[in-house]
Amino acid sequence: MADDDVPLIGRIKDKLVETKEKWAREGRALTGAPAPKRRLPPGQRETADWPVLDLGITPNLVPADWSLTVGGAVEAPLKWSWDDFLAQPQTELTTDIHCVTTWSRYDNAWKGVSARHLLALVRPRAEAKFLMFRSYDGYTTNVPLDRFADDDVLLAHSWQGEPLSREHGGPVRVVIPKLYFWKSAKWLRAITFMDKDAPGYWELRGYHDEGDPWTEERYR
Ligand SMILES: Nc1nc2c(c(=O)[nH]1)N[C@H]1C(S)=C(S)[C@@H](COP(=O)(O)O)O[C@H]1N2
Ligand SMILES: [Mo]
Repeated sequence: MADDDVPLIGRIKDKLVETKEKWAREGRALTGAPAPKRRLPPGQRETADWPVLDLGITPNLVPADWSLTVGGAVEAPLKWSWDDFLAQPQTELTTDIHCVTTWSRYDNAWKGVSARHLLALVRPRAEAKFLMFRSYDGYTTNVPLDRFADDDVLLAHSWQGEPLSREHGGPVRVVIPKLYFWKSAKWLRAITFMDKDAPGYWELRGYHDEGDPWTEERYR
């Protein structure tokens, strides 16, 4: 008896097979849409509270003592006092926080000055490819210019309708929602545009240079 000579019990459902063959030809149920992005990046868990992370120094700045210096590879360096800063166009934005220590906090309502506005004023030179944030506690962190130039990047002075608290970086902190939160410098003091990349505080200590939570760029 040949191998394919198996006795069949019942009948193959020809109509059903035909229908499925037709679906395969037509590509039935294919949407052509990209897979929806999960809201929580890999390895993260959502938290409702907002943890405080710093190096142990919490600068106590009244707005009158605060200023922001922007320089380096730009056509028009500037220095803003608190009043100068508040006189700029204000942007409101609600974004998620993803910290490399694995907590994520959804729906943070920020208000401040957009990176786009600052870039339009200072006009980075053609060679400017990176920038360094410098903070009043001595902290530094670096980002590529194109990451800073994203439309959701803010220099924020308020959170959920209230002035940003001292522990969370008030009077002004950076917010870069698409990178791990260590890139979002608190107590911002200066921004330096650079032609070459240079590591900041945590980048010198084993953290990833870019810090994209979606591809888990946690460590170098
Ligand atoms: N100036 C300054 N900015 C900083 C830090 C810091 O120590 N000093 N810590 C970073 C880290 S590691 C994280 S996770 C976030 C924490 O911000 P939060 O305390 O508001 O949650 O701030 C980032 N920005
Ligand atoms: Mo962090």
